[in-house]
Amino acid sequence: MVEFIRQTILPLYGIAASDVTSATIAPLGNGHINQTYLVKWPAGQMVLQQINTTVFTKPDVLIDNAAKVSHHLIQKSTLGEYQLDVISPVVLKDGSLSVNLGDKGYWRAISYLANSHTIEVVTNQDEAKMAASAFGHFAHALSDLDANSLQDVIPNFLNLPLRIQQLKQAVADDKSQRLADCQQWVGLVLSQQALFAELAKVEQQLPLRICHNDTKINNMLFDKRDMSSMAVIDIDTCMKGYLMYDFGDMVRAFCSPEEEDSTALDKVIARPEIIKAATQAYTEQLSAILTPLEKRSLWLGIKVMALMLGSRFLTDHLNGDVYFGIHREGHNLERAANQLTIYNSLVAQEAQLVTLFE
Ligand code: GN1
Ligand code: MG
Repeated sequence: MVEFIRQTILPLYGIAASDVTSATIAPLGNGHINQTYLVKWPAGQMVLQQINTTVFTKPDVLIDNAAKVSHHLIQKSTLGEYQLDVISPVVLKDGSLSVNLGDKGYWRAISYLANSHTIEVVTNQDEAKMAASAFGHFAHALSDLDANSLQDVIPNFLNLPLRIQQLKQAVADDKSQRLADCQQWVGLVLSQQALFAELAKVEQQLPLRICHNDTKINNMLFDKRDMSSMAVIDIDTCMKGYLMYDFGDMVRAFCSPEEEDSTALDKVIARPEIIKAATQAYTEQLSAILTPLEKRSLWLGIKVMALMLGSRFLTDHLNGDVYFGIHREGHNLERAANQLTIYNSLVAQEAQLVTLFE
């Protein structure tokens, strides 16, 4: 792949032939969907991605949405209303923002920020505060962008009833004959009727906003020099949604002391002090726009996002690992067990945690 990128893709970005030869091309990050590379050459650097067109069936929509979001954030920056760095598209030699090479892939590049660094686990309350505040700032900066100005890049992306339906279908098909290994987790997901009913009721009373939709900790860039928040990355799933989903995805990712695929389930817990720190920082950034119901819905959002991601990993395990990239046999089941353990830990602490949202 590296040689293909060097010979075919880099020249499309107008990189001089001598620089193409000496460019370094290395895999970057831990994304489960797209292939991401850091490309460095004497005169510059960029993040190059091959978009997974099985997942993003309309990649032009992704490019268009991401361009609108970065344009909006840059405008805010210019006005002094956005303090984080903005990841922008890198333009090809012909002026376009992406190139579709058919069976050789759909490619795009975005800016790379020097001195940036990502983490996989939140270590302490200060880190949680800083990153939650940055995600809140990002959401606030997008709150005056019309929710309908972005197209749904993946329709029904965070639609829990649909995700549950997909799990039921995967259970019925049991394509990879793996159901026996994971009955316990399937049973847990499908038994959450009260949560499904509460969500159906609350959702229809919430304002639609532009959301990031993938606010896990490794989508926050930190500045290596002082570990302050630098930029929100991976804006490819930005589209309309509910803030409780962004907040929920963030907290389900921040709250565990273990990585998303850790199998040390005895150590996988929802740390209350991290949830508290993240909640305070996020809601402070959004205090001017959050409706009272929206604030109360944030607790529901955490449970929904942990359960939904657990269910999505479980579905993919049953379907034979066709959606999320895996590094080993059973990886999606490990991820599912991890997220559903977080869900159980959240539910076990509900009486205490829910008071943060009153
Ligand atoms: C996927 O590609 P990545 O790792 O940024 C997924 C998210 C999940 C996340 C879990 C398009 O994001 O929804 O929350 O994995 N993205 C898509 O790590 O499905
Ligand atoms: Mg992503």
